[in-house]
Amino acid sequence: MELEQHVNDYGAESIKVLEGLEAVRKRPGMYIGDTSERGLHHLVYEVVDNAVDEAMAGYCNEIQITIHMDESITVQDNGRGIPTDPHPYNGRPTSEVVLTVLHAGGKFGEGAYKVSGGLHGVGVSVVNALSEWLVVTIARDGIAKSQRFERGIPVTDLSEGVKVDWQGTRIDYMPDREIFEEVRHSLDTLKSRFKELAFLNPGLKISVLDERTNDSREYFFKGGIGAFVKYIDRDRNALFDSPVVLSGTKGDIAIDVGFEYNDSYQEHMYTYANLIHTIEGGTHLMGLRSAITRAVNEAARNGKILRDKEENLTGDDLKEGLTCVLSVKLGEPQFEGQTKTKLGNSEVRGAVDSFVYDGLMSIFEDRPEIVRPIAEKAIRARRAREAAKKARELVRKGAMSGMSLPGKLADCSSKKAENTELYIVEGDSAGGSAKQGRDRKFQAILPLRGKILNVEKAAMDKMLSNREIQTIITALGCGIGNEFDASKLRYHKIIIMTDADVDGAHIATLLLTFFYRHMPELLSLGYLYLAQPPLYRVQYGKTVNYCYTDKELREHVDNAADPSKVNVQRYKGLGEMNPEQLWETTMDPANRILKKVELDDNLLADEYFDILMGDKVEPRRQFIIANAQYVKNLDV
Ligand code: 28F
Repeated sequence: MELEQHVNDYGAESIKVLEGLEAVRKRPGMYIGDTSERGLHHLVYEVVDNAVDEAMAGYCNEIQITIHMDESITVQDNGRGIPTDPHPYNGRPTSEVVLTVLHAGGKFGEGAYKVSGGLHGVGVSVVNALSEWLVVTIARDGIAKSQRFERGIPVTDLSEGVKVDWQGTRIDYMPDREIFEEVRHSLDTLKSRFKELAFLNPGLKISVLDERTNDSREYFFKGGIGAFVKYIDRDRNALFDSPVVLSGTKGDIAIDVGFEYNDSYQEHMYTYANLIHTIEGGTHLMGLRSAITRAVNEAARNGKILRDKEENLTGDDLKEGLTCVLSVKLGEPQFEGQTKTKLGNSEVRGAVDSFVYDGLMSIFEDRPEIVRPIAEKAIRARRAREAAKKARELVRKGAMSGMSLPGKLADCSSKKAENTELYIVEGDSAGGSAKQGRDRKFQAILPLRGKILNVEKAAMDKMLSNREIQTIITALGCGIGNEFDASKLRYHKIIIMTDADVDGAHIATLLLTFFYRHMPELLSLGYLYLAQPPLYRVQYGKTVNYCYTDKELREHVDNAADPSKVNVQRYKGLGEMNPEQLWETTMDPANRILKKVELDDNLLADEYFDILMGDKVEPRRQFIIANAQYVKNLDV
């Protein structure tokens, strides 16, 4: 038998190899996290990371990934090719050892070779063990040799060489369907990682071909980290021409940082250690913040932008409008934290701090014109924060001092939040119809006049001083931000009702953004809804129907015995409906359609890469509107 033959031939080491592979197959989660789609993609990353390592070593500038029809994967690079000479471990080709021995990369004195490892750095032998089959092809000096494995076990020897016109390493593998719940690769997920890798490795071309759909992409960024910053900020206005970029080493640590300030109020911070996205931050981020804070304070004082009697700007003041990418590479990264994405190495903090501080001070000398916009923005941020604190206190006092509810609110008579609903209605006239049409027992109406403020663009203090926003906060009674208290909430359904046109959608988006930023609990509790007014009123003889989509309208017209006698009225706004119609079509729980607003966990976190990488910039895309409630009248 094949297997026994190996054991006999190569003795104790072979037994160890088999035990290792068995351990991986028994507990795949220990090595790749899980056996869902995530684990499946982990295999791809693991193989690609090895090619990226070869690129970082300076020997490879192209990586090609192919997803085949049968979900098998090919990764090919143009590097030196994995060595094939006999390995001291067991006399087998080094390539076979790399593919069969757990952690072979690190164990054999090649610790410094591998940099991109870390989270993914479990070694390609894990991919091999979890593959139904895997074929490695190594081309060196115009000669290619290959070897086939099944579930990690070599089933052929490394072949004799054949002439080829390429050089490098190619790995073909089929994820094992005995291990993975489902074998279906997501091109979008893979693309984001490849794009990220291309940004972090300037000059490296990563291309991906999806043979299932014939979709292909190429990622190549000469500009590196500066281009990355520009990409993140592509829909924002920078406060100065080109991003600040610092690249170099401090001791054994390679540091690349790029940042700019823009006219928004959010921070977009992306930190990496050995190409792993450190979502939880860590010592590299602490060093960076400290350096930026020190350097800006010093330069702002030298330039008399910050006066002597004024206090130093804080790290928080300097966050608003900052878009930054920080990438460090080090020999033995320690990953900590809940998701193992927090860099723990203490030596990194000081290294990044002094490297960035020195670099910044000299850049501020060369480009003195960028100090003022940065410092002035931070000074404004500090003022806004102080004002916001006062505003929050006012809101809190207001909420506690016996509930003086806004005059515009037509409250309901029931006080049981579980049963009550608040309709936030665009415009006074629709508000009037809603007040007349509602069931006043459990439905409260709050009309909003005109446009509300864009909370994404506005600073906190300005947002809180906006009348419409204040009215909403008071009507809900639950406070905002840290002071949010769900038990004080006065309604368990908050329904946004706007016109079914562009303006209406815009107002709804602004409201959703406000709730997402300042009362995210409303979304996680599932209390937020969008009303769905009908688009058409269709009359045929004495029968009146309401249509909520164009498709529904077409069906109604087509089904009529004499389509030319169908009278169709298109609603341009809520205001065109009388109170009875509004009740019947949009507010009556027996007939209405409500769309529940939910958060997509994947897209939720600002730090999650897909928002940026998946060509999705605006915050509104963080919501999914689920068709959760579609209650048709069953009795009629
Ligand atoms: C398709 C994925 O895995 N590319 C790789 C190399 C190159 C070397 C190497 C890899 C030897 C003992 C670790 C070549 N020449 N693409 C890849 N390209 N591994 S993986 O060496 C592995 C070390 O243990 C390589 C000289 N030094 C290194």
